[in-house]
Amino acid sequence: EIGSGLVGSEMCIRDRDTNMGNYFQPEIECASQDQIRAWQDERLVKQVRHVYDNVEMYRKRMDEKGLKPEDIKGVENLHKLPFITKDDLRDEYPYGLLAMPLSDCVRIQSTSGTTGRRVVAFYTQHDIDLWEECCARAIVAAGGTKDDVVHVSYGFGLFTGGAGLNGGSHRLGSLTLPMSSGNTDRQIQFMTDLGSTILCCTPSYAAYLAETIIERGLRDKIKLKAGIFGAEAWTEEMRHDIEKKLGIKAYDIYGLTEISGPGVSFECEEQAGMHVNEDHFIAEVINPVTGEVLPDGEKGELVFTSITKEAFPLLRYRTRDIGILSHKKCSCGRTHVKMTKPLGRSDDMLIIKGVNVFPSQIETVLLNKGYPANYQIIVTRVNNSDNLEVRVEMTPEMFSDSISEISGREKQLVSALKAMLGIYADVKLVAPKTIARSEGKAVRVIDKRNLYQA
Ligand code: DLL
Repeated sequence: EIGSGLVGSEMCIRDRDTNMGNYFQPEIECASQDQIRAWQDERLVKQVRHVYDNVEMYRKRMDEKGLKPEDIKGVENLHKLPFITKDDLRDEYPYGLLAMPLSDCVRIQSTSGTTGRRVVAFYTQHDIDLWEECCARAIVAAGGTKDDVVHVSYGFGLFTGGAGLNGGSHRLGSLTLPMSSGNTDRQIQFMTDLGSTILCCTPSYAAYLAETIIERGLRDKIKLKAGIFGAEAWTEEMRHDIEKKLGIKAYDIYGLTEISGPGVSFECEEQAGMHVNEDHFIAEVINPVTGEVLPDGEKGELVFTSITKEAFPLLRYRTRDIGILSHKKCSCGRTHVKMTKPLGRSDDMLIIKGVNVFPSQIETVLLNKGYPANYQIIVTRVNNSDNLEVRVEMTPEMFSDSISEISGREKQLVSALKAMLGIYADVKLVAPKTIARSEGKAVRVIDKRNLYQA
């Protein structure tokens, strides 16, 4: 059987009982780098065999390169394997990359977006167990124990945020509040009535909750001590603001649906970079243009290989997130490699209100509705809440319509965009030829949030 599975959780229970430090699985989280490498070597070899035997796309790609599973003897041969991209996921949607019989899968999770852009990931029970372990490690690194009340305000459902942190908290044995997102009144009421101590949600929702708690004069009534915030980019300023307002320590957590969900990496008490759970995921940084693997300290695109996933294992998956890896010793005692928080994207994906949005989705809606491809997408953050505005030029014929016809058209576009993206966009129809033309690449997206300044 692939992966560390139950062995790890048994160790953690023993460890928690003797109060031996801030780790969920100390033998794994603080293993020597040689030991980590040995696990990775062994698991990679098994994983390559597993996908070669069970996934046609991998078999074809490897055959094309004249590569056989036995050519991959360990991490030193990883670079020989081809990359996997989001386009491959689209081409193989929905079942093409499944490496286990569907009858062995117990769950799917998915990203937002329409078919083609949507990622559907499958999990066996074993996959879920390991994913929850990763999330439990993150909660413990934020100071969590089984005596905590973990308030999970990430969305539940297809999104991985709610399920991941909820599972991690259960695994740790903490009292878990599966709040899901929204309904701020109820969130704050539970937080005060039940004494929530650890808040898990997106940083923008944390900032909004913080503001509301202060406005209502409830700061003294909350018992929060830490927050685990991720799924979107956030700045150090935002961290300090949330920490100050709520009187907590705010920790970053990173992950993506393709590679399991939250808990691919997480921050420790140093609050400077996130430890990748290297016993489950091999991290690489590559030059996004040439594909060349870059050394520690160099900025490039993050690539992950899941070495313990059974149902939906991705080898060398290009995340499009830009980051830097570092093997420098961390004062927390963990030995797993650290990544910076994402410093940008190598594609044009935007994350708005926690939802992944591609400009091409917006363009598709506009063109389908008969608008010219002269538009601008403006993203702002007001009071820590994202705002999406789409400015679209009318054709000269539309422009001669009455004001009420134009406002009817705007409403139609709002609902078509909502159906495509799942979020509200403020649509403004503007006169023909009023959106600036560019001599080079059109500037379609103006993101005023300045999120990637780390
Ligand atoms: O956002 C998983 C997640 C849930 C992570 C809860 C953390 C907490 P997706 O919806 O598939 O999965 O979006 C993945 O979100 O490629 C990054 O671009 C971005 N992202 C995730 N975590 C962070 C973070 C979840 N801490 C995409 N900082 C990723 C910046 C993040 N961006």
